[in-house]
Amino acid sequence: DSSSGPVLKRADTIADSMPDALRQSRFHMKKCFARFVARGKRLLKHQQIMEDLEKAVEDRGERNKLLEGLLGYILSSTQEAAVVPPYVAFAVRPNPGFWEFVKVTADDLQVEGIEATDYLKCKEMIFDENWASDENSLEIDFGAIDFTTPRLALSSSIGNGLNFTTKILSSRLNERSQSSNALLDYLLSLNHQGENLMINDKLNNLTKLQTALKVAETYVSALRKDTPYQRFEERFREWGFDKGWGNTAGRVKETMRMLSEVLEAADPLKLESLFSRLPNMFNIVIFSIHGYFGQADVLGLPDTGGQVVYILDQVRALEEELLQKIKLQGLSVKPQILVVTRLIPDAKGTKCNQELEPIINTKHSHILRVPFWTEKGILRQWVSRFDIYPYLERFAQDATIKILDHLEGKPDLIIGNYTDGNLVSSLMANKLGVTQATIAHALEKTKYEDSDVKWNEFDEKYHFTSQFTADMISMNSADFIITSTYQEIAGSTNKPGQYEAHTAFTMPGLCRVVFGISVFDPKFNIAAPGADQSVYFPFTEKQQRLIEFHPAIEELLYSKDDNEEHIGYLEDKKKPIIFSMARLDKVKNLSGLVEWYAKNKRLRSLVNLVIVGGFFNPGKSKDREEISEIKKMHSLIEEYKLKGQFRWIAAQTDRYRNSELYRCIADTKGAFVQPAMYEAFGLTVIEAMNCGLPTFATNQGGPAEIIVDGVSGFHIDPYNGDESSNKIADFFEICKTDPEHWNTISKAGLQRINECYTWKIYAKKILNMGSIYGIWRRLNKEQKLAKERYIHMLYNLQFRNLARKVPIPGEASFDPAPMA
Ligand code: UDP
Ligand code: LCN
Repeated sequence: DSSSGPVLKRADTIADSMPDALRQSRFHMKKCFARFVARGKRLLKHQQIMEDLEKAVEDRGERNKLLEGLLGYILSSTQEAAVVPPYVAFAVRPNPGFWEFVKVTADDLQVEGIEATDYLKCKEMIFDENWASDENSLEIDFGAIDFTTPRLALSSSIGNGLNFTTKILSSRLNERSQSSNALLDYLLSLNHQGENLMINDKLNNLTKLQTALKVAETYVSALRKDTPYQRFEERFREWGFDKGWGNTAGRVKETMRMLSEVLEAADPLKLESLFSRLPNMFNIVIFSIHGYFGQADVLGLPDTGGQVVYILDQVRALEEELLQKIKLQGLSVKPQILVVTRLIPDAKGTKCNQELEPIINTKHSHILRVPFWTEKGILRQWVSRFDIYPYLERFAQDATIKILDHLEGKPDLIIGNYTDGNLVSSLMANKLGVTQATIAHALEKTKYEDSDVKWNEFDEKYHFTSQFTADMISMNSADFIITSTYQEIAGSTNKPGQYEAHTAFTMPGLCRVVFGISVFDPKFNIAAPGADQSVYFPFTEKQQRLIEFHPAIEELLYSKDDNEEHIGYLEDKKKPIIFSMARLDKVKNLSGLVEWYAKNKRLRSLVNLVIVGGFFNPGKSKDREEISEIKKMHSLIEEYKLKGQFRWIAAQTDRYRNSELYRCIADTKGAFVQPAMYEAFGLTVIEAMNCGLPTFATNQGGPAEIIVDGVSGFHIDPYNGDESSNKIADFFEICKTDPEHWNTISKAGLQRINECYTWKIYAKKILNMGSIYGIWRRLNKEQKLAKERYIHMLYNLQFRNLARKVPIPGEASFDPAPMA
């Protein structure tokens, strides 16, 4: 917006315009830079830069003038600055995905534009000077190996990679000579377990194929549209066509026409329609390794949350879509989806010690469990996702054998979930030459401040060196990356995205990633999940309500006594309830919400607070974070005398009952509050909204995108408890005088869900991606191979060594079974 102050001219770089900007306020800027460098080497975050500026330029008027100018613009887009006196190096992010680095000399304000590498070196000087100045420190540069992939150009196109790839693909296919043959080759390669599909060797060149298509199209045009394929199957075979074109003459004709048109001149729309019909996807493998992966009694256990819910719903949606597609293709193939996870012998009453389990509400999908092995035998107990790295290579090998056996062949698509699943999916996809997709759910790097430069401080507890290396490997090996939101890739105007944080970063002493991934890579796609709408439906749908749970829920919320399942009680049953439910992780900030509530008298007088999460006895937990959260909750209850207004319920595992719980909270005219310090997506947010419960959710991460603030719910700032608790109190105050306000927000929340967050939309998108990126990888074989070799080296020389450093639990925890 050019009216709102000085914006960089298009062609200007920060390095070009900064000297002028500094000159205009030279006096103040010299003071300011003197402040920056006065305390020696350090890393300054945006907030600190602004605070230093405030102190250096005390006069408010002067300061505002400065901030309104070009300098203000540059400083406000600065994410951080590395101070290495006399230099201050700035990392400036004018727009999502766009970074510029400049180095300023504090005493004379000289400005020099620098590359990412040099910026990272400045940063390293703060933490490990020797390593920073070592000419042969390890640099990882995926940009150098991957220079042929076309890139998006606009911030606004990020996350829409499928669309872009289809465009590039259609122009590549139009380059007659070789690429049309690529399509022909691709069609010739289509088969299901050795049985040819679409065309056979008779049509082994373009002229033959195009001629045969004309003949066949004329032939099917003369038939009634609903004539089944079997009626003309024989004749088609003589011409060189096999099954897969459609179930009826009408459908076959459409598909043939699409192919003829694409062969004549491909355009992205036609190409996408054609590819959405091709019989190229029957078997899918989904890796989700850590935590307890099961269908009952697992949610809320450590490391076991939304990812499990997401995958089970995803499988159902994908299977339904596959069944429908296969039927329309005129095939009778059974699609198989296999979720592969870890088998845990000490399964804590769950089914996680069973090898094979059919997935409920699917026809052909299963969970396959494969144990972790060490030199001493099978590992019996749960291990934290942060400690999982030493077992993954063997797991990948064992799982591959079992999968090939179960599917009686290779899968058509392998989808990884989270760091561990993504790494294993990379190993398997590379080995078998299968299309690979990855899903992060959350990348840990952005959750913990400076987890890269300060890896030394974190590594003992979190093993981030293994994790970030594995993440780099998977992002680069994937053919496409599925994300839930835009912010996951490229953040927002003032905050970098989770993937964006892997563009250039450094772990001093270990490696400098000068180019990790580009958010402009067309492999990135947004496909947001939904919530199962047969479970999470609005509280207003009276006939559907699961009233059988009401007595139990009444007890859960309002009984007076403490027991294994709940502590604390609610004195005034007439008050609305504000409700939250999450794993008891630190980042989920449930204890933060309790503290906000405890401290806000107005809110306490308006509503009760109910929380579901974890359990009450810290001695029973093996999870470090959970233990400290449990203790904090108990001390808050005591300190602020919360009994009578607050109920703490232990983790709940039955999603049907949980859905009715959301609806019962809606009956009290309450609200859902999701206070996380950071939330990658936030399934509870869409579950609550699906139930018609007005929702307040963190502005840090996915929920900021799910909810339109003030319309379909509200954003709250987890770093500003007072503001957040007052925002909630304001809402309930308004509702007291205007009860319609509550209904308006509730309805708008539902509308938002139905427009953007359903599984049907999701499944269609993913299958189209599998199809398009499947041919794309074939067309880019050489590039792909070069990258695979680079990745292999990184895996072998770096990852393996890091993983070896992660401790394996002691003797007692092993199955004495001999090694296989
Ligand atoms: N959940 C549950 N019981 C609990 C805590 C959570 O059933 O005690 C469910 C919740 O309904 C949601 C999922 O676990 O389906 C949590 O997903 P979300 O995306 O909110 O967070 P995550 O745990 O994946 O970080
Ligand atoms: C993991 C998370 O942390 C959540 O934010 C997501 O909603 C969940 O996975 C499902 O993707």
